Order: sequence, then structure tokens, then C-alpha cells
Amino acid sequence: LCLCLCLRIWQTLFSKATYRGKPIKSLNQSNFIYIAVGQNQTLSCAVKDYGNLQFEEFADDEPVGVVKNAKAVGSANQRLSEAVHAIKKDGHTSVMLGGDHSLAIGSIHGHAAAVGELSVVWVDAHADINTPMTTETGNLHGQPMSFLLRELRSKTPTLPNFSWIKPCVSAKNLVYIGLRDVDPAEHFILKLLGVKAFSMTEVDQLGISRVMEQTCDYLVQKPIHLSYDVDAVDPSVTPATGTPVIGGLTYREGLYVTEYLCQTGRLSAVDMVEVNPLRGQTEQEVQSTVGTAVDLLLGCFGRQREGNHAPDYQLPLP
Ligand code: NNH
Ligand code: MN
Ligand code: MN
Ligand code: MN
Repeated sequence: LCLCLCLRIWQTLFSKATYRGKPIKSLNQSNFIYIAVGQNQTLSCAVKDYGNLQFEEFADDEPVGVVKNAKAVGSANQRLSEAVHAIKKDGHTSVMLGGDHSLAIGSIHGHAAAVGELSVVWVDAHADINTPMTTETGNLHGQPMSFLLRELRSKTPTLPNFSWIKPCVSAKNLVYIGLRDVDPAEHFILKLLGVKAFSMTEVDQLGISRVMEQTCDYLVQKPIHLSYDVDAVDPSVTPATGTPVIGGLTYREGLYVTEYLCQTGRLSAVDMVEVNPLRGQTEQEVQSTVGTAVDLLLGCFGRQREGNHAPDYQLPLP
């Protein structure tokens, strides 16, 4: 059920509310679903769908320097921040399905507003830490961390509709995994702030299990915000994304990250972003990307490759 639900959510987000040509009416039928995790195995999971957020559009959203869509992105993230804040205050683990990675601004901001200091695990081919002054593309999805880090406060101008943002993450509480396409200015910032980063070179050197061990030894105690850009995974597996980069995590490495973070018991919010079915060349490319994103989410919520069974499972008697 959930596999299909998640698939539908993405299809809803990206295929103008239709799935295989048919319009999808509502996703809010049930608050409690059993996630199908394999034959005869279920993982119970109370799910509350807070619905799609409606974002305001701006006709007068002129570029600020090279930065595009500042008003729209600023305003969307303000709404998202409030939504995630409410979800955390309701006592849930937040799941944000995207969409552009600039949405991490609101997601992390709202999470921090509710729980205080947090650790951020940023799984991505890219560092997304350009400032509006260093960005080469002008895309805000390449800049979210620069608005969130306390250490970069004095380096980021206030864009229109960005004045509500309070930097709420410390550089020492941030870990990157999967980097392989980092701009020179971003590389400078990472070194300047001494940010912990496991690029694909470290993944090759250490193996994903030691990367995760070191990540969690380094990030102690605080609630974890996982911001997962599907382009961290190799484009042979997740091609339907805006900026695929060769040489990424395998399906198994990508999944291991989620399983490992799940078993810490500290996973408090997840972003699964840059899933873009419109970027798939074939139906198979879309299915592989969306299916992988769903598997990564299931990994975050306890699906184990060794198998699962309900705590009250009873063997049938002959
Ligand atoms: N570094 C580039 C930029 O700032 C690319 C960012 N693209 C991403 N990031 N998809 O995850 O525009
Ligand atoms: Mn994007
Ligand atoms: Mn990203
Ligand atoms: Mn990326």
C-alpha cells in the first residue's frame, strides 16, 4: 500500500495530479497504513498525510543578481517551515517529499524551531552551500545550507521573502555523504568551516559501513535531520533527477545510509528530494528512480533487508 501511496504522491506532485492518465482524487483516506515490506511481512506505521502545500506564485519575481525565483522560494519555504514545525510539535517524524532541494531551508528551519539543536546528514552529489554571491547557476537548490548555517550569516545577503530565516545549524553538526560535484567556492567554504564530509572518495576508501559509523560517532546525541537528494545515488539507478552526476552511491550503499540512521533511533525528520519523474527518458527510468526513493524512505522507517515481522506475529498452528 505504501509503496503505491508514495509513488502516487510523487506522481501527484509531478504529473499534474494524475497517475497513468487517471486523476488522483485524494491521498488522505487512511491515517494508519501497513507498509508492505515483502511477502507476508508488514511493518505497521501510523501515517498522517499533512497534504500538499499550496505555494504562492509571484509574477514580479525578478532575478536578484543571478539568483532566480527568490520570492517564490522564500515564501514557499516559510510555509513549509511552519508545516514541519507543526508536524514536530504533533510528535511525528517529518517526511518531506520533493521537489527542489531549496525546500530543505524550510524543512530544517521548522524542524529546528520545534526541537532546538539538531544534526544534519546531507546525502547528495552536491554540497548545496553556495551563497547568493558565489552561485554560478543562480539556482537556489545549490544554496540552501548557506542560509541555514550560523557561520555563514554575515556572508549571505537577505533575499526578498528570506528575512524570516534564522540560521539554526552549526557547521560542526553537519555531515555530507556522497559528494562528487562541488564548486570551488563551496569547497573553500567546506574547508574554511571544517565541515565533516565523506565524498565518494571516502566512500571508496572506507566503505559505506565505516562512513556511517564515523558519521554517527561524530554526530552525538542530537535529533537527526536527514536531507536526501536522490542524485547522491548513481544515475544508473536514479536517472530521473535534475542534475545527475556519474559515480554515485550504489543502490545498496544508498539504502545502507537509511538503515543505519534508522537504527540510531534519532531520525527525527527526512527530506527525500529532487525526484523528478518528468526528467525520466523512459517509464523504466521513472520507476527505478521513484522505486529507489520509496525504498530509501522504507529504510528510514525500519524496513530491513534481513526481513521484518510484526511484534505480535504468531505461528499458525496445524
Ligand atoms: N553546485 C551547483 C549549483 O550551485 C549544482 C547544484 N545542483 C544540485 N544540488 N542538484 O543538489 O547550482
Ligand atoms: Mn532542484
Ligand atoms: Mn541537493
Ligand atoms: Mn544534488
